[in-house]
Amino acid sequence: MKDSVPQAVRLSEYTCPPFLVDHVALRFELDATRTRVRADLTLRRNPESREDGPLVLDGEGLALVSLSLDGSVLAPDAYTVQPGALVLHAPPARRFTLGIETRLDPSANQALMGLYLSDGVFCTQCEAEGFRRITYFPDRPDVLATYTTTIVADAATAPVLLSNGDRVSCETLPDGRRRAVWHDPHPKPCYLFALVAGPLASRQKSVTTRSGRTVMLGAYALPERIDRCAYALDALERALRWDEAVYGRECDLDVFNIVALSDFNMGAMENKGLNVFNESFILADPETATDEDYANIESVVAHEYFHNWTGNRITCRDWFQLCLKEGLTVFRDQEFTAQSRSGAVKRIGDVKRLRELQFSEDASALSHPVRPEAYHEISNFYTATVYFKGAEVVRMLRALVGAAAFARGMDLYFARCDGRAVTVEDFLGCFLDPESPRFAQFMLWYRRRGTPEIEASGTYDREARSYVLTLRQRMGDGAAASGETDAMIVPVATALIGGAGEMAVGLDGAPFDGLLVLDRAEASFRFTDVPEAPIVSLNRDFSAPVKVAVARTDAELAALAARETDGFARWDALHALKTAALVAGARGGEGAAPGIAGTPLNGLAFALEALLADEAVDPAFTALALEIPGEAEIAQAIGGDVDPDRILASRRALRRGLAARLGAPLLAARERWASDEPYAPDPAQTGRRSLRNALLDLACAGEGGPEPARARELAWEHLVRADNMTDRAAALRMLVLECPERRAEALARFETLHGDDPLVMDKWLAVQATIPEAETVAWIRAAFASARLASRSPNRVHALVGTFTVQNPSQFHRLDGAGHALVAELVAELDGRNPMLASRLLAGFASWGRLEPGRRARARAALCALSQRADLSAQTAETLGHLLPESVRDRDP
Ligand code: B3K
Ligand code: ZN
Repeated sequence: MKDSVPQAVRLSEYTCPPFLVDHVALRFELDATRTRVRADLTLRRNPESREDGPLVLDGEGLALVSLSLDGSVLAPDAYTVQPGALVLHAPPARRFTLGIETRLDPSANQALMGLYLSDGVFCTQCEAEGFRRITYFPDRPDVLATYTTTIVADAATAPVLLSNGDRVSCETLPDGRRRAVWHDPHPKPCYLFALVAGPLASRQKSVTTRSGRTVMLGAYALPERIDRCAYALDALERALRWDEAVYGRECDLDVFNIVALSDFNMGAMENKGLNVFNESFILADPETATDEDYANIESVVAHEYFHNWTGNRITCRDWFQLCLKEGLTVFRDQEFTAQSRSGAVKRIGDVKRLRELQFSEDASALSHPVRPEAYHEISNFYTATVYFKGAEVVRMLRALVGAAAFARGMDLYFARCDGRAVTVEDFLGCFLDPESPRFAQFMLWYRRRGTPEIEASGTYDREARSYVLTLRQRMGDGAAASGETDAMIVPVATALIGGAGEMAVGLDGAPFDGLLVLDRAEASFRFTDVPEAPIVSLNRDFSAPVKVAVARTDAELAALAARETDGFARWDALHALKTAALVAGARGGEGAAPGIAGTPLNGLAFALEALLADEAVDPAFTALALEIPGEAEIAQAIGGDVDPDRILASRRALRRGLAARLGAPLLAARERWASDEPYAPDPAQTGRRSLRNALLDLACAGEGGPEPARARELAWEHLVRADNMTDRAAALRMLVLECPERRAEALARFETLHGDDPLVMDKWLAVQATIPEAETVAWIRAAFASARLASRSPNRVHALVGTFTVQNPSQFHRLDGAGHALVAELVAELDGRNPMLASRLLAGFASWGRLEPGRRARARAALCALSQRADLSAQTAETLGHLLPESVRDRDP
């Protein structure tokens, strides 16, 4: 690894900025290889800072052309250009203007940070520290300035010129070039700066805010893709309305634009008034996007829009506070979707994602608190923990203070912190007294890593008609390892379920509102008026991001699945039944082959059959109930010495067993839900389609008999005849994974239909990357070298390699180490161009320490080989350092 791994940045060492920037005037003369950037920064010393030294501006990979102070060119000895910085030795004590001219080569920018070209479109990405690749600047989120941006470009290659705020002018210059001037009156940190310029087409829509202002919403894309932007523009308007109605927050700009780009490292970016998206989160029409794509577009467009208040108007003091904007904004977009679609289905989806991504991250070498306390490269901390656990922490806060107080707290937050760069403590202080013990206790959710576990046991006293429930909390592994002992505060939504469903009970004689608050290591709660021995349902609606350990029989789980009224709890009972069966199947007896039969299978089949017969149940819910937990989740439940082959076999056995038991009812239910209505991505149709496809998918998993053969025929018909991508992509998946004899034919057919649409072909790449067969490694290597992957576009690479590491554990963790070696090799190749992409892929190794010894040794060998490279980026080196600390590098597995 490189010697120059940067120093760790620590939260405890925060100091306020020594200089403030009041205004930034930028002038870009765009050129693919020689872009000139002129920045005029109006600077002054920060009266709150005690520092009186030189002015240090961040800068990376910049060619400095000239530097002037208040209009006079500076003598070379007045400043120093050093790696990562420009130092002005003796800045004036008064306000002054620094004129900086830099030259950039956007065409050579493969890291996709700063100014780069995507499909001929000039674009920027500045969060977290990309602005320093455009000009020298105090690149930190607590320096807020107004911006005026002038863009000059060739009229043919970049007729459309966009930036933040309002457009002041736009004209053709005497030399034929185009020039536009934009002004953003809202002070913002530089990470929210954006510029987009290219041959773009647009769709516009004018909306009136509730106070009567007119806002012009615009969607931009290359002309051949603009017709696919209608849904995103519509989602933007709905998000705007929702923020007005639910949070009382209005759009504060006259123009609000969204742009679709092909090459983008993340999903999207909330630049002020100019949100930029990975095109996969904007482009949609029925032939190319699935229902899931539509839902993702809706939620990502809303997420970026909601950042305008939670992130932009109120921003982060430093990058340790990232969850302040991300966790809160995820919470807001989750609520938006829950209210626009089925709340229970949304909650189940969010919990699934949290458990799959965040719980596994927290149980791995990459575990960190929602608010980390040190980092080398902040880009490595845009994680499931910061985003999704961050959202759960806000949800718990609402549960603890109550919905009304939460709404008042949010109003106070907007009033108190607007226009400022603040901390998690500032946020929490709007809900809880900062001096109170509860405040400090709640802060543990931000400061402590690991997933806590709640252990529950109960006793029923028939005579006294009472039930005593004892809850105990255990630290997550990370916290336990660091010797922490303070108890956390955990809201545990609880119900007692009897033969007729939820019981109306009291808590210590008073009415029970459904929420238990566990704020010490152990507590007992006495329920009164309990007419019969109950089944206790805990953590309903997933009220806290914890694991619950409670002894339950299969019969009790089946009863919960049938009688619970909370959708999440109902689904979770079925999920627990499935997981127990899968874990038992994977463990098997000594030497036994993995398999599932007998009681667990019967119980599950019975519960699912009852669900299929109940037409009052939301079809989207039934579809989720039919899903079998993924291999990574089963691995998590097993904990250690994981053998992915046994997990795969166990999962297959359960699907096969269920298909054999339910084959005919599955196809019959599918018939019942059949419909020939024209495609629309609305929630009702989406739910029905997801059920039909889940039924067919499970039926395809059967072996022998008429139903599996019929199911596979139907899948083929779908692939060929479907009038929408949801059904076609589902059919492709079924045929590729469940029907090897038609796999090649199915893939060829799909390629014939969609071969010239890279975004659609990502689905084709992804499904092949999940084939759990030995040939997949060689196929990935060949696909990576093919023309389709030549541009190394993040979307292509994620579809191919990311999917492989996350969704194909049996091949990624192959016993001979070929999967590990392949990914390590591709990470090394990618790292030279795009460290962010490389580091993300490398994180796919996170759980290697929980593999069985043979595979663990192979994983370690691959990571060790990677660590021998002298040229790794700081970002990838940091991830590798977590995965493979020096201390374990030379130890036996
Ligand atoms: N804030 C951006 C993510 C930026 C990632 C930088 N490496 C998107 C979002 O969360 O809305
Ligand atoms: Zn965000």
